[in-house]
Amino acid sequence: MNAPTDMKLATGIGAPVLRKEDYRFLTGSGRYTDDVRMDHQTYACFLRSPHAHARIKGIGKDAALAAPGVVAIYTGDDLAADKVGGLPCGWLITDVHGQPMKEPPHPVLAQGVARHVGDPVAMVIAESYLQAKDAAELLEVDYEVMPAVADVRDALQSGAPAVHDIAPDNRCYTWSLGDKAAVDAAFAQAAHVTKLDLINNRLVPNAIEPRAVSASYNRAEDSYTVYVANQNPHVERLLMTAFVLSLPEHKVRIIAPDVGGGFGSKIFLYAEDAALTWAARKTNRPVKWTAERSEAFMSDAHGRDHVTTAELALDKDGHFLAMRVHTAANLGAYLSTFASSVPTILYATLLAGQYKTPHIYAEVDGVFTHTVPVDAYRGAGRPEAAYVVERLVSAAAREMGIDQAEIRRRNFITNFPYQTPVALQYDVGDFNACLDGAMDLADVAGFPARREEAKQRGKLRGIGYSTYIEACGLAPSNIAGALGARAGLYEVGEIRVNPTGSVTVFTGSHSHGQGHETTFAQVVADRLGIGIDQVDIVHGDTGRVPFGMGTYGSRSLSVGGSAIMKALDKIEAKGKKIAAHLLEAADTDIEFKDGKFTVAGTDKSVPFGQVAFTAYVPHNYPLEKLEPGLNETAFYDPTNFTYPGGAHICEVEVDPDTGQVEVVAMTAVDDFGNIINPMIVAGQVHGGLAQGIGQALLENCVYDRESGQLLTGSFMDYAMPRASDVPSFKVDHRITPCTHNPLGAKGCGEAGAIGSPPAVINAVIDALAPLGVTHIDMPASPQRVWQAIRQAGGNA
Ligand code: MCN
Repeated sequence: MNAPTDMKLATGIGAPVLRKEDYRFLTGSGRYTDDVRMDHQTYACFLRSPHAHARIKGIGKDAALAAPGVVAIYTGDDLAADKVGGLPCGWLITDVHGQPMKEPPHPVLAQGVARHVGDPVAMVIAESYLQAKDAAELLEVDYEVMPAVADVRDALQSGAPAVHDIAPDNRCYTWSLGDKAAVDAAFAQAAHVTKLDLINNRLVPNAIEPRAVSASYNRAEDSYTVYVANQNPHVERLLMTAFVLSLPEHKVRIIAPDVGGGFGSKIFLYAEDAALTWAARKTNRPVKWTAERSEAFMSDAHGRDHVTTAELALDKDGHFLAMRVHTAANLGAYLSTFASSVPTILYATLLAGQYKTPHIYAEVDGVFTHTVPVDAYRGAGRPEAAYVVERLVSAAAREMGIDQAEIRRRNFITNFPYQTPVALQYDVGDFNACLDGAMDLADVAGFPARREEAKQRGKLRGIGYSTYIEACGLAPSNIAGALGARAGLYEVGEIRVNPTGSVTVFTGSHSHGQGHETTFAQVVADRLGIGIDQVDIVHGDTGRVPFGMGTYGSRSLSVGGSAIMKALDKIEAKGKKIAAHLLEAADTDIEFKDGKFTVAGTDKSVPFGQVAFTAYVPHNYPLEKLEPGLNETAFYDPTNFTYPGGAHICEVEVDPDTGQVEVVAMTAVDDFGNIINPMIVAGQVHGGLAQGIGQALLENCVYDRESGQLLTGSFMDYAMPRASDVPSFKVDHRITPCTHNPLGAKGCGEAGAIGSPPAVINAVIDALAPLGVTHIDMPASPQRVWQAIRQAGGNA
């Protein structure tokens, strides 16, 4: 990285540059999938199962086919007749606990059986969306309703209805990590054991833009163009062409244009994407579908939904000896694309947290139920791990009478690199620095006075800590492979320097709210010594970008940005050769700094722009030694994850009469390594904290345990956090640069949602502890808090 200059302070690495992309968003010039209009476009509506589990004995199409505007109606049988394959599953783990994971088929449209409320049963295509919707209501589906199971605990009972014949006990896999015998031995020596039963509540992602697809077929070229609100278009294309539609990959162009948020829920190949692509050829008409919000509730992959028993063994001084965790993870009705990796390698590997726990053993049952498939949602496995660890640590401190900060400091990892007992090796960190910073910023010293003052007002005030760590930058191929994954997840960057010195960057990362068009431009501008207005970032189009693994797991800067840095290395190396020719020097004597190539130790130099021009307009150019052009591509596969971490401190006030919890202060001091744009990073943290508070206090996706009906199918009964539910956040950073990527950067996109839920719940318990409450499940709704107070026999 070059040292800052005045110019770079304005736009380079470390500058809080306003987002370049906001001009188009704020002026209504963004182009989302639903904005795509094609000649002769038709509209699709999906008829979805109203039952959680039902045999489909027949589908009468006649009345619907006769309805105005109807172009075609397709069912699972039609797709099967055309040899359309099932949606791919089990992308990451092939073999669990020595047994092959159960991978039941996931048809694009249900074939014979519907397995969750919302399972698509038929696709109606019409001239307008309302015509398609009206016709869908005329379809006569003969359902035989069968018993359903929605809760993992029920699904694991013997005699529970089986979701798939190939998994009669509903277990998709049992997976374990760690040394069980060593853990059992350590527990036998423990002076104290803390045990908690924890539920990590199921969440619905709810990006602002619902999922959308717009597919067209070009008969002359026998090719497809598919616009889709998606976070990783190349992987979508690979899965769709190779597994589902058996099409030549190069005949399908996937464009993920402006996307209004994803939070992990748009990284999968969904049934609707494949169905529309297939139907575009079948009807020879473009087909479009945009999910209604209530459809999104019952068809977007959900998040979390763990039932866990966790134990922590400690010595008499509060040092951690061992941790033992059993988790039943609800996978829903089908195995979604990344669902096997989320509750396993993205979860159990993080159970060491920030602590020197010598022995850890985790066992995970992945369980089918008659519910929407569960997959990645902001944090994906890591919020669940942080919740287990930080709830256990806080409960242990309370039980042993040790101060909440002190028990953490007593057990913090302080020497790096540090090999945890659950596979990961943390490269760097300074956990005490983040905790110190957070305690200062949160004014922990003033808390007793604030608690007393609240008491005078009849309120119970509590403070909660969470010192979390996560693994970002998915996924080093060597580590992913060692953990049983089918593939590592590198990234691609291409730098095209134009003849006049401006630069177009093609990245496999996808920005859907994270501001890559600004931060990636900052990285390139800083390195080449040019203004960020000279740099354009192109992403989200398989027709323009060479390849890409997409955006999730807070990987874009550390992996995608590093691929760009690697391509810039090549640009610089070639630029030196061209400069050496222009300056009549040896290329080994050329230095590049501040946008100039200079002969070392002299004042002889040429600016970057002149080198770019020479590359394309060669004059007296050594063509025999050097190709024209200045265009380089690089693939970057990280050698390790990055390990962002930090300390979150939450302060709440509880009204003991109503159970209402108010978050009165939320402080986050995080370590994201080197920061490219502090303003964007602060925005990422703010959004994550709001989602974490949402999970802790408000959001809960509820199914009826017997019928499998989705009880929270709209915003009327699923509570999203609003501005009035969150305080003004206090955010700061401590920096230990990542040791293994060229930017020294760690991910920041999920941290807020990972660290904050346990901080909020620990604060609620701290507030209620004087009344005898020791545990409460998320979301800590007024009803639950009120009941907990009554059950504990507490009276404020
Ligand atoms: N950044 C930085 N310095 C760092 C780290 C990051 O300046 N040390 C910048 C990056 O350059 C980028 C942004 O912060 O502009 C986020 O970077 P990163 O942490 O690499 O995360 P990704 O870009 O890979 O984004 C993914 C992450 C995830 S996994 C979810 S889920 C999530 C999130 O981003 N979904 C989001 N933030 C979101 N924000 C919006 N608005 N919408 C979503 O759907």
